[in-house]
Amino acid sequence: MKKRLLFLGPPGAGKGTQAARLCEQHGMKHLSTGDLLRAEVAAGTDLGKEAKAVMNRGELVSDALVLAIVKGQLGALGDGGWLLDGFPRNVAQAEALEPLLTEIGQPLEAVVLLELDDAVLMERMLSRGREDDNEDVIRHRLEVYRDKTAPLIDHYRQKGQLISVEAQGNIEAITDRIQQALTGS
Ligand code: B4P
Repeated sequence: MKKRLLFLGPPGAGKGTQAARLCEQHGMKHLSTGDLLRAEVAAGTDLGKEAKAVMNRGELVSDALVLAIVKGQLGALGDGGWLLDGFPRNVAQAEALEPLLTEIGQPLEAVVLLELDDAVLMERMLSRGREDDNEDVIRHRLEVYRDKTAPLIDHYRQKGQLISVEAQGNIEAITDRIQQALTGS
């Protein structure tokens, strides 16, 4: 199975949910920029203070800030495989990531795109009830996704690395779909 991965998809598609399951089952390192940013917010660091307001508006945190966090984590990726969840979120982040992976000698093997209708995304996020999960903010996050993150779909498709997976249905069935897509069976 391919084990150096990136998860792409709209907010609420289940990137975090599926990433945690896949990493647990296959001993891969899970690196979620959303979780790392929320940890900074919870710890009340300067970085967290800067990120909090941006996240609660449904905007993307600045590339400089996210890259600083990611760079600090790359050294600890190990060689058992890894999954970058929610990063990169735009083309600039993707372009910054590539040389960093080359530098550590661990190129990306596949990009998993989780696809889901907006109505289901909205429903999932409203029931999740995180601080940044109210209807207006979610709508804005979906706009930001279309504008900034969705161009990555073509970016990775052109590189031949994109694998699309239908993210509708129960959690276990979606994990099975992802695993099949990554093993090519
Ligand atoms: P993230 O933490 O990445 O979260 P997300 O995109 O909102 O959700 P995800 O797709 O992981 O869905 P989840 O599994 O939780 O981003 C949050 C914010 O952080 C961003 O808006 C941005 O401000 C900032 N950020 C993060 N990375 C950044 C970057 N690289 N650059 C700049 N800013 C960045 O699933 C959603 C809900 O659905 C959960 O409640 C889950 O239990 C449920 N669910 C999942 N699968 C389901 C299923 N199959 N059926 C029913 N429910 C399901």
